[in-house]
Amino acid sequence: MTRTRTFQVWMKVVYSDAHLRHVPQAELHGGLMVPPFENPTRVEYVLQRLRDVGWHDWVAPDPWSPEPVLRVHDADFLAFLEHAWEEWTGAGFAGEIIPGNFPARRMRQRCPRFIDGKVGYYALATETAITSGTWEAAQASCASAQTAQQWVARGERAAFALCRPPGHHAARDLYGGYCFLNNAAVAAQQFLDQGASRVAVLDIDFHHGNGTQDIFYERPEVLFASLHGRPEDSFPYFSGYADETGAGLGSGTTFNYPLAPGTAYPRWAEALTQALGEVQRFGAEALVISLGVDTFKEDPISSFRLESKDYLDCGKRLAQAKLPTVFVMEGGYAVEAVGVNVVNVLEGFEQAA
Ligand code: Q9C
Ligand code: ZN
Repeated sequence: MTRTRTFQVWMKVVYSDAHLRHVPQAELHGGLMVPPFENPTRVEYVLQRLRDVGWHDWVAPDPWSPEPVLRVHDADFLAFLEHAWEEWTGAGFAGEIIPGNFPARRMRQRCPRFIDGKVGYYALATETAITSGTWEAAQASCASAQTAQQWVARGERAAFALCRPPGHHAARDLYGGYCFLNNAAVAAQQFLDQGASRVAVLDIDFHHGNGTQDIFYERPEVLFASLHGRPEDSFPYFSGYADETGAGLGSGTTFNYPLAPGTAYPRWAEALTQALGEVQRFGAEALVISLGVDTFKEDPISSFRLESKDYLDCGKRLAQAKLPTVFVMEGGYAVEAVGVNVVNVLEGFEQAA
């Protein structure tokens, strides 16, 4: 459906088709190898919806710039991602890279030399296969977040990085949950590098943004707030409790809102209001939104009950923070609705901005 837009603001959208280099064939789910929930059609649906509402203004990212990435990820982790595929195939393994061995509790947290062990050292779960083009796709995804941040730094009110693969589960030295590089954290880091003294990352994906939390946990200049399925019930299971509030100099700058399965928009929006209140109190100069729409009622791997119209209201509320804003795409697996829901957030934002 094509609609006539009644407003003239055209948020920049940054997108790279290099995400097509990352097309894993299978994901371990419920004891079966199934087609991955995180697949390229997700992006196609967003692009199609942007076209349908007349939003033709998307730009390719500038080349990947590693310096800010090295401030949020460890160099050995980046080297692992870069070389994992050649090491895996060089070892004679025939399939995609899937970890099977983890440095669990009571074991040594020490990286082994052989790739089969290394993979488990750097992985947080098994669902995220690495393939021949994964590293190139992850770099391009990160580059989109970097470029969107640059647009906002140069004075745009907001920009949207249509990132794939997503990023918020990627910690300093961990990949998983479909994520490799923490695109949102890199965008936040760039604001700091350019002179901002306080930046907020608000994560509205269904899943806890454990990676972003980890990266900024002891950093007082970055507020991290997340609304998510509570860890008792929901991936990533081992982070996202309300009593995780930051540590050291970063004490009191992490805010978690774990919510029960079945949460619908009224309760969810209450938590959003609280989180936005913390962003205001913090005095953030810029806002990075980890934008997942797996909170949708039909999402196949999540348990909230948001409806498509709720994303319009959500976008409005985000605009009311009145901050320069970078939207970074995260999850959302009810693929045919992902486009409508994501673009509803952007439209709601623009209408209220
Ligand atoms: N096997 C994001 O939304 N659990 N990641 C998969 C199905 C992992 C979600 C359950 C979910 C990761 C960015
Ligand atoms: Zn998610």
